[in-house]
Amino acid sequence: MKKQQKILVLGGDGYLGWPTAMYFSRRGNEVAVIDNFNKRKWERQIGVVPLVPILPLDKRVALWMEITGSVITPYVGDLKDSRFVRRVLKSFQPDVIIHYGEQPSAPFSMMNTVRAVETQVNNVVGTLNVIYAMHQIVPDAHLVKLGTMGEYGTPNIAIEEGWLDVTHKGRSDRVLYPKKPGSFYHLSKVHDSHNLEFACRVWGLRVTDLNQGVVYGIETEETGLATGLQTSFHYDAIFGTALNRFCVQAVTGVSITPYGKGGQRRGYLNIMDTLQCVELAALNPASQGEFRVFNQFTEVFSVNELAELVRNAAKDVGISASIRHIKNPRKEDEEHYYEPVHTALPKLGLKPQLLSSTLVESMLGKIIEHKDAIRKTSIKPRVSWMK
Ligand code: USQ
Repeated sequence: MKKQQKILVLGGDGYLGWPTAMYFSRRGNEVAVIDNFNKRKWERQIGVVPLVPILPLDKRVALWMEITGSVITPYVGDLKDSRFVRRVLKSFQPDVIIHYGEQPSAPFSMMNTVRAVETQVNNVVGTLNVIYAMHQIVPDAHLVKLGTMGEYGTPNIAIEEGWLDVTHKGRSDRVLYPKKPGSFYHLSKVHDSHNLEFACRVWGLRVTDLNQGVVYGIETEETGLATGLQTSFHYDAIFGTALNRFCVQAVTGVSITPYGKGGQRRGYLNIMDTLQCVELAALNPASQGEFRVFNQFTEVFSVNELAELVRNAAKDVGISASIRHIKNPRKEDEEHYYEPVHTALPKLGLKPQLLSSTLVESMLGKIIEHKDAIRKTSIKPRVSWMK
């Protein structure tokens, strides 16, 4: 029997936040969400839209109530406002806080000074307010914080889960794994990790930092319960991620775009596995004072392997997709060693849904349903790391 908990989801209107809120609510937990709709504002500002129009949060919450009889309580406000954060924690008294409430895009953070500053202020200040408020109001609560595998970059040694045992000049210590991130966005997560580790060490907070890989997928069990419960799926060059973009490219007849040589290797996971991982973290909390790091992905692929997989799956559903390598807008290694450890979540019981052509075919099928809504003009990359 699983324990029922009070779960507060930060960023509960987003691609992962909304499915997470529904997932925990459906399993009998008491769920509240915080969002300030910044993501929707940024979408309008840069002129991109998710594949499927997303209902406003109050309407989604009302629809959820109608369908399941369960309440998801929305709190609208900004994590940068420390009084707001304290007010919510006092009123809701969460056992677990799941924190997705950050600017999630690397290209967005590399657009210009304003976006770089906005990304780091939003992410770092928001998280600082959360940990201060936890320390003051709910010191026993467990923070499950979404970090990123991109914090590590692509070092020429194996990537451990957050910590590294080092022997130097005959002495040994355990240190945070050295970070070599690839954008101001990824850097914001590195800064968060340091602040979180400090808060655990000094205040005795309990934190799990989930260094998540690239998430793909469009549907979860809960988003499929009704039209109107879908999540915000992006394919544009700012908020869209590799596999999601490749599937949309195949459907629209635009070439699939590996950047540069395409040998960039990353950890990937299905959106449904994100939910499972977050649940496993919530059910098995970090100890008081523990800063625990899990590498959250299920498989490693190169961009070229993903492109091939999508092209082959598209062929099976009668679409002839092409692959065209384009100049890499990012500054990143295009051929490199990549050996990240990811054993903590499987040890807790993670049963992954691995990427298969059937899975890609079902994503393609969903995208085909909304083919007419795709804005081809937003697919081409427009942010360069070097300019
Ligand atoms: N890439 C291409 N072609 C494309 C899009 C991307 O070759 O059309 C390449 C990128 O150059 C990169 C890799 O695919 O080497 C992954 O890029 P991405 O855009 O899918 O993911 P990224 O920018 O790294 O960020 C995404 C999420 C972020 C999350 C991160 C996990 O936006 O929130 O933290 O994945 S990770 O990549 O492990 O850091």
